[in-house]
Amino acid sequence: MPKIVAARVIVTSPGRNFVTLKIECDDGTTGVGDATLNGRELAVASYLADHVVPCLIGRDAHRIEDIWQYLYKGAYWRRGPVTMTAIAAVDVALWDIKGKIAGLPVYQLLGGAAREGCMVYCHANGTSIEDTIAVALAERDKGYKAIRLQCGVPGLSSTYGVAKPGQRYEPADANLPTEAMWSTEKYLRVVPELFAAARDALGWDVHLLHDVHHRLTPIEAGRLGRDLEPYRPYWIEDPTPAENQDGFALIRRHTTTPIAVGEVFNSIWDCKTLIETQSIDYIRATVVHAGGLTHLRRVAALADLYQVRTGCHGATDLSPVTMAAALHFGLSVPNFGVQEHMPHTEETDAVFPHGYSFADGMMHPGDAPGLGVDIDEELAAGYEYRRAYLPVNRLEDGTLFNW
Ligand code: CS2
Ligand code: MG
Repeated sequence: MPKIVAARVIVTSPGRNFVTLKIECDDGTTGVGDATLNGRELAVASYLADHVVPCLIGRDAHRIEDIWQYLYKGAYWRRGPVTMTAIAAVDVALWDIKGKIAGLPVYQLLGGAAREGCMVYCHANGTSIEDTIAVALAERDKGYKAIRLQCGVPGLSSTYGVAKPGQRYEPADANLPTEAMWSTEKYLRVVPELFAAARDALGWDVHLLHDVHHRLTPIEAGRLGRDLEPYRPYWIEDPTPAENQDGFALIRRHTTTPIAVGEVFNSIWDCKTLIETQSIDYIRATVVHAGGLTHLRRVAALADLYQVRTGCHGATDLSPVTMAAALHFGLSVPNFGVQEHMPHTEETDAVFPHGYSFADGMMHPGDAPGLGVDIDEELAAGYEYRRAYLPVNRLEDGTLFNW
C-alpha cells in the first residue's frame, strides 16, 4: 500500500494567492489538492499544516473514504469553509495519487465518461451594456456556447463582476477590503436592458447567465427573474443570500427563470433542503470548498434524484488544480449542467502545468493518470504571498450590505 510519508502546504501568489497541498507517498507518487479560500488563504494553510498533516503521515493513501471520515468526524467541529476546503485538498490529492498508481485519469475511477466533454461558460463584463455585448460577441467567436453577462450599473462607480478598465477581473484586490457602493434600484433597472440587448446581438443559440451575487431579497429576485423571462436566461445565480432557504420558495412562486446557488456552500447539509424542495435548478458547490470529489459526488447524487444539475463554481480564485478536478467530476456525473471557466493568467498556468483543454465550447480534463495537473514548486516559490481581501459592499446610505 502507498504510505503517506510527507505533505507540504504550498502558498504562492502568481498574480493572486493560491494554497496547494502536495502529498508524497513512500513509492514516490505525489498528489495535489487545491486549498484556496479567497481572502482567508492562511487560515486553511494553517488548518492543514498545523492540524491535518500530522494525522496523515503513515496512513494508506488508497483509503480515501476512511481518511475523509477521519478528517470530517474526527475534527469534532464539523463543516465550515476552512475545514471543508482543507478536507477537499486532502481528498483531491489522494484521488490524484490513486489515479497515478492505477495508471488512469481520475474520471475513469469515478465511473468513466458520461459525455464527450464539459460545456463551460465564460464571463463577459463591461462598464456599459455595449462594452459587455462586445466582449460576449468575442467570447462566442472563441467557441463558447454559454456566456455570463455582468455590466456596470449607471450611478455606481463599480459593481461585482466588472473589471476595472483594461484589467482582468480580480475581486481580491487590496491589502484591506475595498469599500464598494450598491443600489438595488439602479441595478434592477439595468439587467433586463442588458439581456434584451444581448439577445438582439447574440440571438438565441447561446446560453446567457447572470450572477446576482447574493444581493436581492427573495421578492426582488422574483421580480428580476420575471423581468428576465422573455430573454430565457440559462440561470440567475445567487439571487438572494442562501442562509434563509425558505426564501427560495418565494422566488419560485414568481418566476420560472432557473436558479443556481451554492458556490459558498461547503457540505451536502447546505444543499439538502434547496435540492429536496426543488427550489433550485443548478447546484454550484465546488470541489475545492465542498469537501473534495468524495463529498461533491454525494451532492450530485442527491441532486440527481430531483433533476437538479451541477453548475460548479470555477472563478480564477480556484486554482488550476480545482479546474482539473472539476472537469474529471463534470465528465463523470450523470446530471452535469455546466462548468464555470474563467481562464487563469499565463503566470498561473505556468505554476500549475495541466492537461485540460478547451474546444468548441467544451473542456476535457485529458487522459493523463490522476488529475493531469501539478504545481511547479520552484516557480511557485518565486511568488510571495500578499494579503488580499475581497471587497465589502455598502448601500448608498452607508449600510453594510452583501458583496
Ligand atoms: C463569483 C465568484 O464566479 C462567480 O460566480 O461569484 O467570482 C466569486 O465572487 C469569487 O469566487 C469570490 O472569491
Ligand atoms: Mg457567483
